[in-house]
Amino acid sequence: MRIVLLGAPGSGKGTQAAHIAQRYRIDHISTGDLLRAEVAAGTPLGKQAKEIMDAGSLVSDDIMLGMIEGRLAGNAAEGFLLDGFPRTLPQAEALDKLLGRIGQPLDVVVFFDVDYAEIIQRLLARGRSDDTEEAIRTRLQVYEQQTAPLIDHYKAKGNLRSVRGEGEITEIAERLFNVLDQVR
Ligand code: B4P
Repeated sequence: MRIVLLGAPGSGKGTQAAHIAQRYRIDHISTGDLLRAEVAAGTPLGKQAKEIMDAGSLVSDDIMLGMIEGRLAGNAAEGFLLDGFPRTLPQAEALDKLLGRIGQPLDVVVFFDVDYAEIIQRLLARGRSDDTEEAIRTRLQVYEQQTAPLIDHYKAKGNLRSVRGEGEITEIAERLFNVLDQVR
């Protein structure tokens, strides 16, 4: 299965991705985790990315596309779960083209529907270096402007499914499995 998880920061994409990847035995590709690995390794990209992430902004489309192309090349046919990518329309269009070129289109895009009040509470409780009040405010604005338009993009393509992302983690996982079992 080829899946994209779409949702605001803190909507639980990373949390649920682990459950989905385990159940369906597919590769979990988190662009946030890939960037944090660069930061931890102290690479030039990591140094640049840390500042951008801590401010709550998005890393440039060119960098993200290079990262994803490298990761998908050759093994997309086995199935994958994209968590945190695409986050902008140019990223979504580039992904559509890439997958079209290799004949491996997306099966489903799952949108995590969570209220902002709940998101702010979750992120403040987590306290990562990009979970300050100011960065969270910026991340939600960036989400509204650049990522939320992807909901209509995938609706128009006919492969968007929405799942309520509030409640117990296991309860949300069950909701997701119900949707994904129908697609499989
Ligand atoms: P990400 O790592 O993708 O982080 P996120 O959107 O904040 O988190 P997610 O939705 O996965 O929430 P999580 O499960 O962790 O991005 C970080 C930064 O990287 C971005 O701001 C950007 O700068 C950069 N970046 C990444 N991808 C990019 C791209 N494609 N283009 C450009 N820049 C990019 O959950 C959050 C918290 O909620 C956790 O503490 C969790 O335990 C808790 N939680 C989860 N489910 C819960 C539930 N049901 N109830 C209560 N708490 C819950």
